Amino acid sequence: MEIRSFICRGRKKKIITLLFIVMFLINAMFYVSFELYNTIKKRHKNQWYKRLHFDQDSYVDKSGMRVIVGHYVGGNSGGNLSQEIINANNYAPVEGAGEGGRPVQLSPREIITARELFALHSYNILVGDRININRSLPDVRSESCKEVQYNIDNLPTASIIIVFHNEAWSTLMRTVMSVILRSPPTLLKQIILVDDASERKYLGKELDDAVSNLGKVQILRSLERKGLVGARLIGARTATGDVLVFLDAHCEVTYGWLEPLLERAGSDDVFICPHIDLLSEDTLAYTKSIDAHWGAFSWRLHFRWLMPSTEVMIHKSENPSKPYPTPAMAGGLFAVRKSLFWRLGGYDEGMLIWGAENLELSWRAWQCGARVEITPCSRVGHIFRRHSPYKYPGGVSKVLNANLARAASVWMDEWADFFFKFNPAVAAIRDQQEVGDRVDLRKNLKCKSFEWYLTNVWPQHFFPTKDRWFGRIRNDKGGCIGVVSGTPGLGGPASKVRCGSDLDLDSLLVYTQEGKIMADEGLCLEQGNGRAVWKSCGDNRKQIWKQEGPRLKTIDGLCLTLVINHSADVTDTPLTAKRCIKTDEQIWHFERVPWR
Ligand code: UD2
Ligand code: MN
Repeated sequence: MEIRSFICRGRKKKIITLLFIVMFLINAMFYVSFELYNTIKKRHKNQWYKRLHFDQDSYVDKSGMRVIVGHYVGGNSGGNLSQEIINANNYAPVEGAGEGGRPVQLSPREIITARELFALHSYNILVGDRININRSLPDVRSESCKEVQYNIDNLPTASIIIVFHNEAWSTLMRTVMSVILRSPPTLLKQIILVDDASERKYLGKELDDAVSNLGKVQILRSLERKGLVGARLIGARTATGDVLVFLDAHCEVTYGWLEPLLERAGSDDVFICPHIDLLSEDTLAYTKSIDAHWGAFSWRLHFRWLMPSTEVMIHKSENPSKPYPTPAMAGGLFAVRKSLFWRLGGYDEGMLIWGAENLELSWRAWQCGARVEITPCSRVGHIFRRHSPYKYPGGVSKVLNANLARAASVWMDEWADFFFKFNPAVAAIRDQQEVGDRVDLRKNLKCKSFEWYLTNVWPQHFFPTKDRWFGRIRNDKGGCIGVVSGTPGLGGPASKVRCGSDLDLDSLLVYTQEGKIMADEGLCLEQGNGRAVWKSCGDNRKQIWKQEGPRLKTIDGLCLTLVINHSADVTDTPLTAKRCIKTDEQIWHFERVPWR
């Protein structure tokens, strides 16, 4: 009976349902159109470079923060390309290409050619040759930086020093032209190009001719390969300006870049760096890099951009146009009063080709009474490359290790032993380094200790110290706390790792009195939602693990636990914080490893 009456009433119901559906569809259509309109409007409002996909993986690792201006796999300088191609200058600007710092796109066919040529410079030279050497760039400075007024008459003058080895013609010329176009003429004393024994034909007379009409540009040529330190010293000895400004040969400076550098460099106690933005190696697009810009280094002495300390972040937000201190500089782009540069010993001339001179200079500056700072108001683009395109006489690691050995021996005191212990290849050549002159320099300048540097310049560092425990933390069930190598690290979930030997940094940790468990690269073990994670060390109370007997307890009294899954296809063994119970998975053995 009831079923029957339901069917009879069915028609009316069907109409109502249909009406509902129609209403819903009309609403949905309105909603979608409105969202679409909003998105388009927003896109037009934002400047193009803010909309760009943040193509930074060569610069910031997948997890977000650190840049690898780092350790290269040596290049093959053009691989199998013919001499004709290697020595050709194919600069042929296309109107509008790359203007405003926009990316240049290629057709699929051109991309194939570009790939073949990539090994020449480790960036896209086909794109580079299409962009005018006078191209325009966006003004990416913050509003507060734009407001700063400089009294140009009172600023010191600058000698710009650009060293190069086999750079592309268009890239080098664009570096030079960007400086000429965007520096107040009265402040620009000269541009000194130092050719570090380049072999490319177009860098000979063709380059001489190109700069001969530019006035303030001169070229010094070294017939033998000096490396970047030797070449920069040649430039510095010739400079007549008050301030030396060093740039790599693949940079583009933006409007207003020089004044903030000169204003700060005038004070004679500082190495002042610009904020380095990104020129894409593929499209040469100019992209703003992250604001959090703080240079330091890993246990293996690889330069890293790290998250600035809370103090620096507060200082930055309260003084958005003021320079701020950094433990280390990337190395390529900085300004310094000439007198200070020489007073502090120029560069270590024993350093070959490439690498480590940036850390040596940073330590020397800080330890010997000067400072290293970054000004957010000077913006310079630089092409960061994944591979070095040059030849390294003797091999890349030999060169780099020798430079690292020198820097560590002279400046790191007992932390040099830490570095050498875990880097046997560097330790093996330690005694071959003649650093007597540099040690004398340190004595004569009455420089402070590395301990002073760590405590005062970089108190947030993650190196072992006298009052920090260092070693392996092994679970009773086997396996150690550590960062699984080859994983993103920062932000990544924490798992058990294989307990290595006493020389295996992957399973070695610093444990602080406060209760922080620190791994290399500035990672701290943090209680996550569920699983423990590796996060950038900071003030977070979730990074505190108090030792209570053989247990590690969070602030909330949970116990660090190894989660053992017995099914055969699970290879990962997560770490997590759980209610404390009687189980071996919560028992940790601290195995101290001596480091000095
Ligand atoms: C970074 C620095 C770089 C230097 C290096 C460590 C930035 C943006 N760059 O690596 O300046 O401090 O770390 O050493 O901070 N060059 C020569 N002769 C050589 C080798 C290189 O003249 O034998 C020139 C080269 O042409 C370039 C400059 O030195 O202009 C720096 O070399 P890079 O661009 O390969 O270094 P980068 O940026 O990877
Ligand atoms: Mn460079």
